[in-house]
Amino acid sequence: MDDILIIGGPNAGKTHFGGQLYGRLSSKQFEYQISPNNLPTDLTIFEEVLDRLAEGRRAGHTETSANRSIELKTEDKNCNSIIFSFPDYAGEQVNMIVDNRRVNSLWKDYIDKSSAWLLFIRLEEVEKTEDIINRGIPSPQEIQKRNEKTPPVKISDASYFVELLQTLIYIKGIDTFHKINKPNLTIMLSCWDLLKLKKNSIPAEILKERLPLLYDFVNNNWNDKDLSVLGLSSTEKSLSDDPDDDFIDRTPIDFGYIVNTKGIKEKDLTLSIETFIGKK
Ligand SMILES: Nc1nc2c(ncn2[C@@H]2O[C@H](COP(=O)(O)OP(=O)(O)OP(=O)(O)O)[C@@H](O)[C@H]2O)c(=O)[nH]1
Ligand SMILES: [Mg+2]
Repeated sequence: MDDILIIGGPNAGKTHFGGQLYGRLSSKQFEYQISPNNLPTDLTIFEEVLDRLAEGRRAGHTETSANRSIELKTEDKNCNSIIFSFPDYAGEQVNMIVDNRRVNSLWKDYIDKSSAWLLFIRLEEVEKTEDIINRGIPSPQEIQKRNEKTPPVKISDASYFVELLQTLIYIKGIDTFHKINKPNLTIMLSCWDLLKLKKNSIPAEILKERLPLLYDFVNNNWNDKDLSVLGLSSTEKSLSDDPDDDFIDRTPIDFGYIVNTKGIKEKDLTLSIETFIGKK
């Protein structure tokens, strides 16, 4: 069984992805589908999202204490099966790992069991903190302005992701002397629609441009074939608590896409499964 660990801070788009992926898997219209004889018994984790989306509204933030895991048995058109499980939890749990540099027993268990990591990064929320890599020479006015108040001490978003991966690698006891092949790592650049990029932009190039430190870190530590960067838009547009008519008319399944490693949009979110379990 492939155990997929979705890793992402608050608001990264984990739950909407889970819901939209499940909606596609159960519709039987895409490459992979839920094995008809093996329906999971407790679907609440995705049903809430799908119900909200069917009403054209966004789903809520996952409660801090929630830790729900679901196992999905899926098969492709040739009946090859892939079983995978993934947890849905509140993103603050991931912030706590980085802030405290420790993991609780539940997370230790998630990390130990995982065979693939799916790291969610919402680039449009990544702050461009100045660091040694991108710092230019500020103007005298700018220097004066900066000296007026003490800047908050905070690690940059790029370091946040590097710290996070380093902690996970350490907890899993991975040897980093050689390049990593297990767990396979997929970086999902979520809410791709909000980035307003040119058509056919390549996700790996966007990551390199926006988070060069992280880009170098993952490329130096993972085998090429076990590392991918994808774009993801689960809903194609921002929903609110008011119903969106377009979403109701066209149904949630008609919205959302992944951007594959070549920069091509695919409506079939289920194809991302092949990437994140490392079959592609
Ligand atoms: N525009 C746009 N908005 C999205 C997309 N995916 C999610 N959102 C919005 O982003 C917000 C966060 O999405 P969630 O899926 O709840 O994020 P999460 O990672 O589960 O967050 P926590 O439960 O807080 O950890 C919600 O308001 C969604 O409506 C997308 O593809 N495009
Ligand atoms: Mg959530």
